[in-house]
Amino acid sequence: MLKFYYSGAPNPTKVALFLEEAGLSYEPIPVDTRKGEQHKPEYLAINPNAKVPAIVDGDAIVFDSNAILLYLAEKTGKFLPPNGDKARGELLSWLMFVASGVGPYAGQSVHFRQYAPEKIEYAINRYAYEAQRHFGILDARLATRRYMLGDAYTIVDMAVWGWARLVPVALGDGAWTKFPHLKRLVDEISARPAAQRAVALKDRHKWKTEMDDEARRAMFGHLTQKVA
Ligand SMILES: N[C@@H](CCC(=O)N[C@@H](CS)C(=O)NCC(=O)O)C(=O)O
Repeated sequence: MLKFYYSGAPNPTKVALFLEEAGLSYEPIPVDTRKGEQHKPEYLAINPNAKVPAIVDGDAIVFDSNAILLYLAEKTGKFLPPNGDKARGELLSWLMFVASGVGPYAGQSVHFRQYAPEKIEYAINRYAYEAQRHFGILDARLATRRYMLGDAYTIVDMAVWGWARLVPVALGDGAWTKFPHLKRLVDEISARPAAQRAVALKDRHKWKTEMDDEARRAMFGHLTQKVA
């Protein structure tokens, strides 16, 4: 059975959404990143980047959430746009845009707002600005179409949902008023039974909740290593 290495964080949750939407059988394997389980040698053999999610499907190992979405969509033939170069071009562009822009900037915005030991105004503003700019691009796209690629619900919408659910965490309460079209998509997906199962998946396991020294050491390696 497909093994799904996960936590309740945004990137694993978008993969959980696909697994639930597609009705695939899978074994969820918790990786408690606050305990440092992502750094265990047996997990590094699956994902050398020491992050969740990852999957093991027979002899295939896939890590990075959008790579997993694409792998599973192509394998099952589900949640892909119609055939053709135009649709494939859009699929790849938006998947990479979410992977390289939306996720990293929203993640860093959360980091500097919530977790950085010092409140550095420059960093907070830079990442909030970029996160807001990226969410704004998604919002503009969704102003003229129901889903990211048009009429069909695809893995791009799942990828968007993963991080867009956290707009208020990345940008503060009240930020949703700036992205009404993105909010419509997030609300629509969140209301789907598969999304509710994906979000509830983390409740099957007990996770470390404290962001204490052990958690900070595991997740923020730069606190103990000066590079520059
Ligand atoms: N590009 C990766 C990023 C994965 C990622 O940053 N995962 C976070 C959770 S959303 C994580 O594992 N954090 C634990 C850590 O940084 O130690 C993906 O899309 O899967």
